[in-house]
Amino acid sequence: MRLLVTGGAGFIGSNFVHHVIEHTDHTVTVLDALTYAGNRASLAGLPADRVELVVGNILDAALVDDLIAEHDAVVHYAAESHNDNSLHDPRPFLDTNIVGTYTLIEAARRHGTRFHHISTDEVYGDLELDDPARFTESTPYNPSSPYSSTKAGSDLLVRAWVRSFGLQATISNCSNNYGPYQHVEKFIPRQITNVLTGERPKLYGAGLNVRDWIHADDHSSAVLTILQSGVIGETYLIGADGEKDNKSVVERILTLCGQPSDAYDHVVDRPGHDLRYAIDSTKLRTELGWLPRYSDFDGGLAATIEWYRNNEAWWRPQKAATEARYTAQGQ
Ligand code: NAD
Ligand code: TDX
Repeated sequence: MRLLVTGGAGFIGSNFVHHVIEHTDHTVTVLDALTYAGNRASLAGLPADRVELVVGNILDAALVDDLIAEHDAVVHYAAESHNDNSLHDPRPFLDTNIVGTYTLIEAARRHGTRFHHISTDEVYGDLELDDPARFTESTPYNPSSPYSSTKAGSDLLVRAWVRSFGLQATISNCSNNYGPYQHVEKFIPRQITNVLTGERPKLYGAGLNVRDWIHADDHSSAVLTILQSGVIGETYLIGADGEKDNKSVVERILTLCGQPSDAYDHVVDRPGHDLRYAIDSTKLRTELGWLPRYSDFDGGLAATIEWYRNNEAWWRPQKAATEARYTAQGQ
């Protein structure tokens, strides 16, 4: 297959491209605007005869139409992805996440092209810390932030295009990813690179919020599975049973880096901070036979720390500006 991967120079998109090159014979065209979150270096070392980067915007309808005409399937990762940014400047989230998705699905329906939409568990809102429930495909949408509401909007557009126009689409909603190539604004890489630069990790509020962690490579194998055998019109939740509170994750990072586990600061909390996310991925496991490979969070975290230690040239250019932005926000 010829795959068009939007946002393929970002964190999860680039992990997907590496995964596809390693595990299939597909060729990949990455369409990426190289915003602050995109990085050409995340695609370095991939074979030039199988991976091409087109620097362009998913809002460019003519470019999107030309590219979709030449491909067998679209995997749509491109998004504004950071909750904290969405609280300070929501507009790019509306443009890219909603109008950008609209631009892509219009072209995909014109050409009858298979479309897979990447989304997040945050569309379901949050769960209480002591609630035994987890999100399933039938949990009602209840997003909290500008980011998650624009992702919810994009999911609903895809669902409507399937029903009204016969768009050949599937949707997946995944939990929090970790692994190589993640921007230093995000929780785990921020804390790892703080420790590596002699700064203390920063925990929002009391740090009791729970996230359900999955390695980005497991997210990629799930998306490939859905692309190959998912049922058109269906939504699949992707998760690896990785619930951890933020405080434990920071303590684990410090310990793995050989520092005292309490060498972190509490900083001002995120407004509207979702308490807990938790995914029930039974449908994907039973209907499509997918299983995560990284069941050991500690091992995955140690490998991720090692990756940041060995790839300072990749993250260093972003670090000072990212921390300056957080400092201005009191975080
Ligand atoms: P990211 O911010 O690391 O990467 C986003 C990529 O999209 C960047 O390369 C950026 O340059 C590109 N991009 C942004 N706007 C664009 C535009 N208008 N046109 C073309 N390219 C554009 O994000 P990520 O964490 O890799 O997330 C990727 C997708 O996965 C998003 O759709 C996100 O909602 C979803 N998701 C993320 C997580 C997570 O834990 N990070 C979890 C579940 C779902
Ligand atoms: O410095 C920090 N300190 C801290 O305590 C940062 C950056 C975050 N946090 C907390 C906030 C969250 O409870 O850590 C948790 C994770 O924060 P983020 O990395 O910003 O992720 P989150 O808001 O959970 O959203 C992520 O997962 C779902 C991705 O950024 C989204 O794109 C995805 O949809």
